[in-house]
Amino acid sequence: MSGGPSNSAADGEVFDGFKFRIVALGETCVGKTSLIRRYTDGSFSPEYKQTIGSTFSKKDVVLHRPDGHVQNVRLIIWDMGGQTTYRELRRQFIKGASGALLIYDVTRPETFMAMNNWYSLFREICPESPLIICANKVDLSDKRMVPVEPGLMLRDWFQSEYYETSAKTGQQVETVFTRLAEILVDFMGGSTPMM
Ligand SMILES: Nc1nc2c(ncn2[C@@H]2O[C@H](COP(=O)(O)OP(=O)(O)OP(=O)(O)O)[C@@H](O)[C@H]2O)c(=O)[nH]1
Ligand SMILES: [Mg+2]
Repeated sequence: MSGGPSNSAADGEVFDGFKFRIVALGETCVGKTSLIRRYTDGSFSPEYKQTIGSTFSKKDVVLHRPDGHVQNVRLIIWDMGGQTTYRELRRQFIKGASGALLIYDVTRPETFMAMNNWYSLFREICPESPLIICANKVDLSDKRMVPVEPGLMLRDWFQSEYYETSAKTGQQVETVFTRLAEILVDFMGGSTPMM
């Protein structure tokens, strides 16, 4: 599903829970679209289709909280092509995000090196919003160039969680989105849902 800049319930549907807008950030071809697609409809395509502009998908998550209560969360997951160079467009895309996935490709060190730029941009626009790091394409173990250790350094530096993911096999994909939803609920204090 894709659409314009609004994520309001324009169709009149009422959702009884938290609604979070999250953004997927990272260099082109790291697997942003693939991770989102794996999570939202369980599919994977080996063909690369560049994301032009931005699109969004949504998924409802049911969290079973440690205190025993059940929390409904709707994730509105925004995806933007990593090749988008127009700075203002990137800023508009990130503005108002509740949280982010920062993604790199373990087979391409330059995508790891670019993580700081994505982090700085996100922090500049959303100083407080939680994020999660995805070291993606870990199924390609023969081609892997970025080991675990630098990823853990990033984790400490960004004060976030780090997961090794594969959009191809589905490894940790569900975990990443569920964890971000949990972190966001905790961040909101787990209190009255925003509508
Ligand atoms: N083996 C493997 N390939 C992957 C994985 N994730 C993505 N790919 C492939 O990598 C290529 C790029 O994936 P996309 O999801 O389109 O990358 P993107 O980050 O959305 O790229 P842009 O839209 O240009 O920013 C595609 O050919 C995918 O099939 C993965 O976990 N493992
Ligand atoms: Mg894409």
